[in-house]
Amino acid sequence: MANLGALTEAIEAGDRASAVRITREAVEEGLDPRTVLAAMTTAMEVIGARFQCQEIYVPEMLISARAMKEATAVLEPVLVQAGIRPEHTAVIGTIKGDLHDIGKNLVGMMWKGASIEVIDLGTNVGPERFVEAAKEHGAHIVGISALLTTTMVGMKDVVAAIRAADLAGVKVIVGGAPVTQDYADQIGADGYASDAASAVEAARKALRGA
Ligand code: B1M
Repeated sequence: MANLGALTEAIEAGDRASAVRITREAVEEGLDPRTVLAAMTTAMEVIGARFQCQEIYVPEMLISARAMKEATAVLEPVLVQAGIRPEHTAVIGTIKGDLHDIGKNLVGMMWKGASIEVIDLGTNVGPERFVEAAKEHGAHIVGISALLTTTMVGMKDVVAAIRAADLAGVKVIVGGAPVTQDYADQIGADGYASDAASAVEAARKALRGA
């Protein structure tokens, strides 16, 4: 019988081969895909907490997120077949003029690990594209990343464009090295996170306030 505790441990350890193997076993045995997914998200919660208290760093978090991604790919067809879809959808991108995407990718991975469907718009994304994508995908969250002091100012335009569009209830979460809670408040964002692990909590908190 598939050992879901071992699945959690494999993702925590970033052991992709074991994570995929145990997920396959679980699928073949017909286990409830929600239970299997819960074992995976537990691992990402542990990883997020370890990252926050600096027990692990970006490389370890990336390795776990990749193991999670590969194991989720095995589970995805079963989830779709069972009509189980993530409850929330996020579009995420790096702000216009900015090509840094490592942090943004990490946030996207952590959101996926928290059962949020993530539409990644890539880098150099302007306000119109954020608005179009949020409408097209029925997003609940718009995530904006900025790594440059010269580009973070563009986040304000995205928030304004989201508010001006008919997108009531969409929550904007911002982050990136030069971004602060003060700045997020100043531009009217709904949430701020200093790292990928706390971006999960920021999204949950903003959605709770929806
Ligand atoms: Co650039 N770069 N870079 N760079 N680069 C920085 C950011 C810089 C601080 C380096 C320095 O001078 N010390 C500096 C910015 C200075 C400033 O504005 N304050 C800088 C510069 C100046 C530049 C160029 C202008 C250099 C030049 O060409 N003269 C140029 C700009 C290009 C452009 O974007 N238009 C440039 C280019 C590049 C590379 C292409 C070479 C490369 C990017 C590759 C890539 O991303 N695919 C690069 C890199 C790698 C860096 C550094 C070294 C590392 C960034 C990184 O990936 N960190 C960076 C210096 C540094 O940070 N030490 C630097 C790891 C990543 C996991 O952390 O992105 O902070 P971070 O993400 C964190 C949090 O910020 C947060 O969670 C993440 C995970 O914990 N977070 C969010 C991020 N997004 C979030 C969104 C959220 C929530 C949290 O909600 C949606």
